[in-house]
Amino acid sequence: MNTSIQSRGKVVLFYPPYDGPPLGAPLSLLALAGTLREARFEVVLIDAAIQSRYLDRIAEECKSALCIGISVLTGPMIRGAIVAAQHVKRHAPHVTVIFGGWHPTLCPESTLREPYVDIVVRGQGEVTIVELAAALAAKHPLDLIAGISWKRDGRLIQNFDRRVQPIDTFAQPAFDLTDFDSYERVTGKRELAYATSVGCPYACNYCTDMVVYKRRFNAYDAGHVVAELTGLVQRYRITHVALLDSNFPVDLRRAIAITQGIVDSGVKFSWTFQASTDFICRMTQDEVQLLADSGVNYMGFGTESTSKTVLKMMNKRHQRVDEMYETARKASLAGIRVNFNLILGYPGETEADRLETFRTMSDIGNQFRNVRFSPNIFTPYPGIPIWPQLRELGVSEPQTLEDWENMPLGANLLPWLKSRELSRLNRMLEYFLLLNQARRRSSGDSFLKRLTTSLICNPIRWRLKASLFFFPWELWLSRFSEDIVKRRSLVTGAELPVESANVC
Ligand code: B12
Ligand code: SF4
Repeated sequence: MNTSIQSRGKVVLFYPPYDGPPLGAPLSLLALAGTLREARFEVVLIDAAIQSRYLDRIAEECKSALCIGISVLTGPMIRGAIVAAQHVKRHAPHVTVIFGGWHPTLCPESTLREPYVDIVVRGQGEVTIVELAAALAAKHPLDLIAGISWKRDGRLIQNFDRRVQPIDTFAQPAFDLTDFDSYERVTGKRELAYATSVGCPYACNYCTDMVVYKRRFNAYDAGHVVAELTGLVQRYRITHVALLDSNFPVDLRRAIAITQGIVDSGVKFSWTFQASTDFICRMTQDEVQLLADSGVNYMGFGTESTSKTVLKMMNKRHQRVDEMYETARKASLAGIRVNFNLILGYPGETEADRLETFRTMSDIGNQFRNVRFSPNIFTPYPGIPIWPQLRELGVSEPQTLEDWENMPLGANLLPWLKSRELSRLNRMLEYFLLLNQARRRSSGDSFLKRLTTSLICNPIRWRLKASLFFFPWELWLSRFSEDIVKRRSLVTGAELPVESANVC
């Protein structure tokens, strides 16, 4: 064998099971695999979404591995990460367990305190994982590796931060490691999760994007995106691309050049992205039509509220109500579906603010049939800038990794949403969703559904106007004819389990 291409060691990468419908291969781990392979490490990627006996596979692969890297988001995904890490400690104790991703980045100390976690990687992982794997392979000290937290003799050590690096300096994510057929079997779709950028210039108080990416939009140029994306679509017969960018059209010229490039390539696929409404409003109607012509069939917006006071408290002044209407209108003319995410129960929000949001959003839904809504009760995720205020308001912050896993993704954490107010809010919410769902009735629906619609729409409108929600007969009646869709993914618009909350 030619020693110049001999592997420097094996790195196992694991994506634990998560709530909700699977969304293609995890780009976080494909990105790490790209730079690791470039540095001549062998990579094995295990995604619980498609691998049924993943613990057995982890144990098997770890026998000959240097380390295992586990990607973790806050919430139920932590459970799978813990189980896998403990499994590795039992079956392959020589293997270093590395946790990375958003949760460990935001809570490095509480993550590292667990005996089954050896190292935490904070922030972007492409370069850090290579430096780590190289140090582990050569048994070198870890003191000079930026962006990690680790343990020496049981003591937690926090190395200095790694600066955010331009994404176009990294090797291409290892898309070829994706078993598209397996994902298709599980999801029924031939889908690619892809990012053209990271970071968002805004600083909403409930979002951690700025904590990690420091408000710097960091993107591939349009030519790179068009060539890579259309190439991948053709090579793997992809029919849908879900862009994972936090705010895709921040650089409008780039966004339009990408769109034009996709049209010019003649490669056909549908695609979706998340954005803030101000950027769509800055596009001309022709440009929004170009999005549709290139295959965009859905856009997700974190509109959150229509109360100016609440938007101000969220530090979200860029999200204007008139621009929500304008975005809905432009997308409607172009035939693009839109999802408006709403956050309810934000600290400082009054019932009047809530009602204003329900009424205005109902009006938008009434005028534009392409708009759907995904309302969530505010969830205090780790590291969000508003935490000092939350602590003052009596929200108790989970202290351990397991506490964060068990964090209810809902209202029970919020002292200002006590039981009566919470049930009133939930009832308003159901009315709001029912009204918007009922409006969408078409002649193809069952007689029972159409009958329910004709009976309930006006009374619900009256309730939202009068703010009276007692004796909810419309909700009881509707239960005979349908399930109300409560939550949708902001990334794809797909229905989500009821327990999930907030962004994304
Ligand atoms: C895609 C996505 C998902 C997908 C991921 C699955 C998939 N197959 O891709 C799914 C559907 C699982 C998901 C779910 C949720 N998500 Co989400 N999601 C995203 C999104 C849009 C993109 C993530 C991504 O892939 N980026 C591209 C890659 C390249 O970047 P990355 O993931 O950050 O990975 C880099 C680093 O983090 C690091 N890294 C990551 N993993 C690892 C592992 C190791 C070992 C190392 C060394 C480094 C490392 O290196 C990578 C390369 O630089 C982000 C927003 C965003 N724009 O980033 C939100 C985001 C990550 N999600 C978020 C939230 C809130 C959620 C939910 C809690 C929402 C909900 N209530 O349902 C759930 C949690 C699910 C659960 N616990 O069960 C928050 C983060 C919250 C948090 N504290 O974890 C984000 C940041 C959105 C936001 N702005 O608030 N999400
Ligand atoms: S919520 Fe959306 S607009 Fe606000 S900072 Fe996060 S990604 Fe940007």
